[in-house]
Amino acid sequence: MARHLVTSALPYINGIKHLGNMVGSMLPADVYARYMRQRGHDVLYICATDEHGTPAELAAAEAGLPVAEFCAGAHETQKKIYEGFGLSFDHFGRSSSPQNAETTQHFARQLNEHGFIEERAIRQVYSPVDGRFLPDRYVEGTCPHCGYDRARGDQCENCTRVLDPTDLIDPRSAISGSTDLEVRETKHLFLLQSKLQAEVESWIDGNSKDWPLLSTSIARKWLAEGLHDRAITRDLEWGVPVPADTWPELAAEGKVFYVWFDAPIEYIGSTQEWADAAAPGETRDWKSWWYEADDVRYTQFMAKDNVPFHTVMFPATQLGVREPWTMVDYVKGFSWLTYYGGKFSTSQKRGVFTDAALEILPADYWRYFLIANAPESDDSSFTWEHFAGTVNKDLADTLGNFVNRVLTFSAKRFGEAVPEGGQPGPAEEKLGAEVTRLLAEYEEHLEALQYRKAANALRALWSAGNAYLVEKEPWKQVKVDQEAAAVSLRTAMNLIHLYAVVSEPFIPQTAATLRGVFALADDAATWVSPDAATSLDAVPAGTPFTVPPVLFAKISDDDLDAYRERFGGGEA
Ligand code: B3M
Ligand code: ZN
Repeated sequence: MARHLVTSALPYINGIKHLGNMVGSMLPADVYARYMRQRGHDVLYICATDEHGTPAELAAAEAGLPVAEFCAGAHETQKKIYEGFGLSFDHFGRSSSPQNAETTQHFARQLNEHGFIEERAIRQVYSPVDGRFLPDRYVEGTCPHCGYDRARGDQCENCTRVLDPTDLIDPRSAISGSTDLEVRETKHLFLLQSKLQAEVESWIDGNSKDWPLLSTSIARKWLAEGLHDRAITRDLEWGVPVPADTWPELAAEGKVFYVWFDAPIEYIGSTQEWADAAAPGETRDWKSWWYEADDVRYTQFMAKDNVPFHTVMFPATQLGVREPWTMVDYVKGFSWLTYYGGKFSTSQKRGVFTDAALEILPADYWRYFLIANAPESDDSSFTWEHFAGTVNKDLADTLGNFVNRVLTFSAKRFGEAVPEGGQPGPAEEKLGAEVTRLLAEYEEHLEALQYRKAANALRALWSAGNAYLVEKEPWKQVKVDQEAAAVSLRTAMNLIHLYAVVSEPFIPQTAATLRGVFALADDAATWVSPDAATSLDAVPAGTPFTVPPVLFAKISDDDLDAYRERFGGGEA
């Protein structure tokens, strides 16, 4: 049986991420990792903060802290938020770790050995006003391809084309705004990606057949434009140093690797960190996941702007290393989640950031909404109205109300144990068949990483319970036929237990609460297979239960007003 390696694109260190970042990488990866674990697979889910590069240096300067100290604090801050969201990382590492430095240097040496790295003197943008060389993304100007006037020197945000700072029209320093820029000569390492074009192409041909169109179309577009040799070093303080044994001169000048060179290697680095953090007596073999790991299926999650780096550039690096490192098997890319059709913006304080989200509502509200509306094939828009509507209808009414109604009523009429007596009949048979069908659909969509479809199936499972209650009306049955009412309530309670098990990937905290409802002697079920759902009898009569507090509070019009006021509403 395959082992499953799962990674989310590494959140950059310089600030708190917004809901769009959450739904574009970490959250769907978590849902998948949880689901696969529940199905009994061996899963390793790895993430980390991406800590190198100029934005980290600038954020540290702004905070008045040494960059290492700034990153340590910012890492902890992000880590706590992700715990709050229930993200079940096996390890959440740091790209500034010694493990990553070592592996990054190893990759560079190997690439060099095999003729894929060359030292070249380049002319680089120097800003006398700022007193430094300007890294690519700190030169801004007009995109030569689409005319966007705030394109960065590394990539145009508007048309996603990769740029060189010298391509920009009317360049200026993004730090000071100075247009007094000079070009000075300095030496850097170049990765000869052009030599790897054919290999990457045939790797894509052989491996991307079942990828989502979003991922393959970006990869193909990039390849069609041709792979260019890229500088993989920078003149920065903070980064993985160029190894002195191989490039003494550049090392002496203090050059470090470009953040996009070491960031994907941190998927490996973070796995090494995970292994190094093993408890005494526990074996964690990082290499078995990454090196000659034929039984590992590797799935990556990321937003579309990160797709080129994962489908083309990192694979080129891995192929050039000439060692059998695990390469990605499936790339799940996402479009953008917008905020009322516009961009989430840190600087303009527009939209919902992950820390603020958890301040106002528990994680499961966000997890469910975001996954049910994941921007899978197109952008999708966050609005408070849509969010409140979804929470109130799906979570509060369909799931929450069902659970509370059934348990409260049964406790009142039959006491706090699953009611005994009666025999299931045609209604239960019909329900069992329906649940079996929906569960099979749910599984199929989760296996295929189709999140919106999976959410639809899950919602339909919850609705099936409501439809059954409406049909049986146990509150009327109880007046004429106690046994018939007992059958209805017992069946409904079995549904609650089934919901507890299968809703866990989406809403783990609520699922745990629901699991705790029944005092089952031996509740080892990690999943319910569609066939096992036909009879709906996993929770036997007589099982004691407790009525949990209301699972989901409705969002009121007053709440809505307050949220729109605090976060900015649709007026933008
Ligand atoms: N840190 C995401 C970004 O900042 C970037 C992902 C790295 S994944 C190896 O756009
Ligand atoms: Zn452009």
